[in-house]
Amino acid sequence: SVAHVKARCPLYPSSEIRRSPVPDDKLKWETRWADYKPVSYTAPSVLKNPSWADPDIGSFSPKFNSLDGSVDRRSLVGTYKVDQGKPLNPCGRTGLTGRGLLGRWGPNHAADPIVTRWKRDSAGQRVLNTHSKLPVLQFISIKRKDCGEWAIPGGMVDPGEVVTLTLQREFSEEALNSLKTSPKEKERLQERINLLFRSPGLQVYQGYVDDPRNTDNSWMETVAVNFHDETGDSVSTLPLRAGDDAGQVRWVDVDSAEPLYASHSQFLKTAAQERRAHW
Ligand code: RP5
Ligand code: MG
Ligand code: MG
Repeated sequence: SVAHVKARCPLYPSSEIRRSPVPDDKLKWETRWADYKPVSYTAPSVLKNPSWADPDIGSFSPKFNSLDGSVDRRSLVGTYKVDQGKPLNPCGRTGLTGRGLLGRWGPNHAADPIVTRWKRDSAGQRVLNTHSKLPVLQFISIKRKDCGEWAIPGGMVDPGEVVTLTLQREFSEEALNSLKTSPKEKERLQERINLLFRSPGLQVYQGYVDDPRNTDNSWMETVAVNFHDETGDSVSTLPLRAGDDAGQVRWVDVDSAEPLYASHSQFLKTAAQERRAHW
């Protein structure tokens, strides 16, 4: 099963709300815990009824575990339970009910584009790690504005949007600042971006994300796909500019020691292993 550690972080992100502590042996919903009294929290930004968020349960009863109009409420990890009208986190208790910062009750679907190249020296030779003797991959990483942690430039799948489009759109918004690029400049870059995202990506993960925003009733799920520039002459030359919810953007060496947001390093590990790269 997946780690469920960041989803139990004591201090809920961008708030002063403290989760009720959940010990490892009380994670599972099947484990009876009569005294479980999780704190309830839904962020003001969610309660304001923005287009990306559901209304509060009560007047609202969505079709859980199914495609509900254009909103996909199916989980990538199977059927989830619904208790008193509220979906239950498939990885168990988090010490917090409500939606926190997340818009959807149940799964909140995201996509994570992992864009990689080989690390090269000034002569253009691939750099090997001194210990593993394996070539080092680099990936395009963004520094999230919300928490300051380095992450894959991923984002939410819009209702009805196909994941392949989300991957390209979020990468363009966060790593290339496409939302603020002139039409002329866009035209110049579009071909290279299209080529990269039309190349057969390597899916390295799909399922639950151990995200610090997760709650008992709302959680992140993702599809992570690796797009690789083998020769180093396509994406490697794109001008990186942080945009939208990214504060900075840069190429980062793929290495087990690099701390990353949520369970992103787990996705990179698979990408590195599949490409016989250093980890
Ligand atoms: C993570 O949150 C996903 O893996 C993805 O990287 C990200 C999507 O949320 P936002 O970047 O839109 O906040 O769980
Ligand atoms: Mg985004
Ligand atoms: Mg994002």
